[in-house]
Amino acid sequence: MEFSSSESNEKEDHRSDLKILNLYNEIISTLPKRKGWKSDELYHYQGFWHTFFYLEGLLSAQQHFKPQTNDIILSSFPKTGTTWLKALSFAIMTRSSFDISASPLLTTMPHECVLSLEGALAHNSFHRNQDTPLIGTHVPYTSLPKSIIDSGCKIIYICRDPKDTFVSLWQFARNASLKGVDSSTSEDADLEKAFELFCDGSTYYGPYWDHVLGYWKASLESPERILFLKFEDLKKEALFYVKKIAECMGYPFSLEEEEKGMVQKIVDLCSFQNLSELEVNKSGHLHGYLFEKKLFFRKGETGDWKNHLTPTMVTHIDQITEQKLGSSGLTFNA
Ligand code: PAP
Repeated sequence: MEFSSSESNEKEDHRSDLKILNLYNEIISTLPKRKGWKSDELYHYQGFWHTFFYLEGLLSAQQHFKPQTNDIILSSFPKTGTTWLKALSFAIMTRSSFDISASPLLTTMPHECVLSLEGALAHNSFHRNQDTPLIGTHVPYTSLPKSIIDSGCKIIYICRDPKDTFVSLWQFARNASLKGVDSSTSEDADLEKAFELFCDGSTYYGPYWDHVLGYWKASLESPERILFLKFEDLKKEALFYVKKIAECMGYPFSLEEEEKGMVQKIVDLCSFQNLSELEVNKSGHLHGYLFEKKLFFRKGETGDWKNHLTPTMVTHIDQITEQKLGSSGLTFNA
């Protein structure tokens, strides 16, 4: 199995067409925009807020992305378990090609094993790895390229308690010193500002609750095609959910594999403790981005919100969750 990007093909670099780029710029320039917390400007497109970079990628993916029938889309709102889900799915898919002790995950960051639809793959679909048809995305369900919906390919979505999602996002932005986060302001003032914007939906790919609801509803309508996971469940019952992920992907574990402890081995390989201690995840930057790879591995726990949010904040965010998700049957308990 080859584990590298396939050779470059100029014709497939959609961004090389200046006209198309100008068209995206034109479309984006007509959209409502507002100041975000993590970025200078957010643009409102199809009900969600986006940064310019990822929106340009989304527009390109909506226009050009051609899924393969065996593609599996790993979808999430940022900071809800993307890295973990990518690692697990990649380990499940490659387990017969690589011994666990030789897994590419030991030498390659999960985000580099599974590329992003609106990021690395948006303008350069030739970058996709044919042997591991896994594609990551933060795109809301209703904005996924029509080609993906029509293809009927499997989608696995992971979400997380909104309070932990917020804290993780806030900590990431703060530690990365991203634009819009003034690291000279006090932690409390910064937390308050970030919290206000998160609750208001003004974060990239926000509002969070609408993102979750889109995939939740779609998973209820097409349970055989969309697997809906919660970070908290995966934490509590990793073996059970890893088997579920493998079944959904079409790579179920055989009885023999189960008896030989393969499920546990994959859980251990992809555990926070193991991944966060690997040199490849501790040092350097994510390929093509300014982010240090270690920022994607902070605590990996549930309930960290208790260490950061005031009782007033907790009441407020819980009220939004109740109001937005109360009638959907979806609940969180971190
Ligand atoms: P992304 O959307 O930007 O890729 P994502 O991976 O979804 O980020 O979220 C990062 C969170 O997942 C971090 O949570 P924390 O801030 O609360 O600590 C990170 O620690 C956690 N995480 C990363 N890998 C794992 C893992 N293997 N197991 C559990 N949690 C993990």
